[in-house]
Amino acid sequence: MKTQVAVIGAGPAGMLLSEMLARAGIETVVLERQSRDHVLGRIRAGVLEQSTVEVLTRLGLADRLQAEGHVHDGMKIVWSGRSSFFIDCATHVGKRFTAYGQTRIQEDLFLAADRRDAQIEFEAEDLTLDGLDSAEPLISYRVGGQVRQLRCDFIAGCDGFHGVSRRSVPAGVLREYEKIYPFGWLGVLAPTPPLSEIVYANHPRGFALASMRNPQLARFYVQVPLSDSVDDWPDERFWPELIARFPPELAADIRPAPPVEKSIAPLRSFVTEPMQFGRLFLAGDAAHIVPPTGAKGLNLAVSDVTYLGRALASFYRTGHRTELDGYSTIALRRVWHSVRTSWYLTNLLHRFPEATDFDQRAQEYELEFLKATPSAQRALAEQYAGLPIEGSLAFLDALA
Ligand code: RFL
Ligand code: PHB
Repeated sequence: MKTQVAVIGAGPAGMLLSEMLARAGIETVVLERQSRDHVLGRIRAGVLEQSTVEVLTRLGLADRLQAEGHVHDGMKIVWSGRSSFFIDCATHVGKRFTAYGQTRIQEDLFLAADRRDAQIEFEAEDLTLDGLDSAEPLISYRVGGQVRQLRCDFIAGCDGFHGVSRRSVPAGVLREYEKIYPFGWLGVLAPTPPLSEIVYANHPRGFALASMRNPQLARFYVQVPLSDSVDDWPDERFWPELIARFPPELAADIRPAPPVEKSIAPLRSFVTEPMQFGRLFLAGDAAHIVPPTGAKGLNLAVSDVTYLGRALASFYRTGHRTELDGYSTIALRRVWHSVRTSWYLTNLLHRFPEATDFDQRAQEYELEFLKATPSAQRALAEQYAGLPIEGSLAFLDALA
């Protein structure tokens, strides 16, 4: 088999890139390790920056998002025993964000792929990548016990943090930056009315977050020790713990219901530089991970593939690699801003097991400062609502 761009991974990054490229007349084959149902079953992100919504809207992929997404002006920060405050992104920077589940985006992207009869190989196992710095890279893999090979002009590594793409780059080429946090988030999806705002809580018992998917489906998280497993958190333990971490006036509105999903995710920051080698380009979680505190991961996947899609379209239109060669530089600028914001919010809102009394006081005064200082709120609002995607998005309109 031969194609122009081989896309590894059918998550949001891979499917959105393949959609953009198809619209630009560039052929892709997507290779995904899991089944379609497995990919659709993963419960993950829920908050979309305005620029993410804009990319999907310009591509004509946002009809359901516009109908069902819940637009927010800002988010609330609460902490034990003190009054809460609201980071008003709409007022400070004229930007809003939208609560709309990643599961829904994944469905929307698969439906769009079905409409164009996209080539997606699910359950593609044991991928190996060769000739990344040659003119024609080769991917070998197995489907149903049968070995297959795919030649291509370029490979887009959109296969998430644990994927094979990043690991296929020769040793010594990539520099990796990593920070592992000493806790995880227990996430629960439950058929119960959510709080009216997205609320981040800093509490002596640990961080908690109230979010939403729709008016009947709430998403909650609590900070848990890394050693905990889901079995340590039966419903009888989870709900009282969640409620204890919110102030009484908000806690009164949390109505426990049997969860439809419960999982634990460790928190990590990770960036690889550069995000390309030869004819391989990394995008989304394959190149970087942020702790979910800033709600940035999915949004970075979208900005990466927007830059990459634009650069590949430019290459096939002009024959010049200039934009492709600059992909990593432009993508990393936005990545590091989001990495920094996620790190800042993680430090601000969690209880760190090793924190000294000094650390604790400094965190409290950081929160006091943020609460009392409109310019600090504005700076956070700008980062939380999302920095613009650099350069023109007009190329997307031509693809809609
Ligand atoms: P994905 O979604 O991990 O998709 C990668 C795909 O590649 C496949 N794959 C392979 N395929 C072939 N061969 C291999 N060897 C392969 N290895 C892997 C995988 O099966 C998968 O289908 O990466 P992508 O597309 O880069 O998308 C990134 C986002 O999924 C991720 O950043 C977000 O979910 C992060 N995130 C959040 N992001 C936000 O923007 N806003 C949020 O509110 C938000 N909340 C979250 C989150 C992530 C969470 N978890 C569980 C990590 C909340 C949580 C709890
Ligand atoms: C979510 O709705 O899943 C969510 C919201 C905000 C975050 C992380 C996750 O910071």
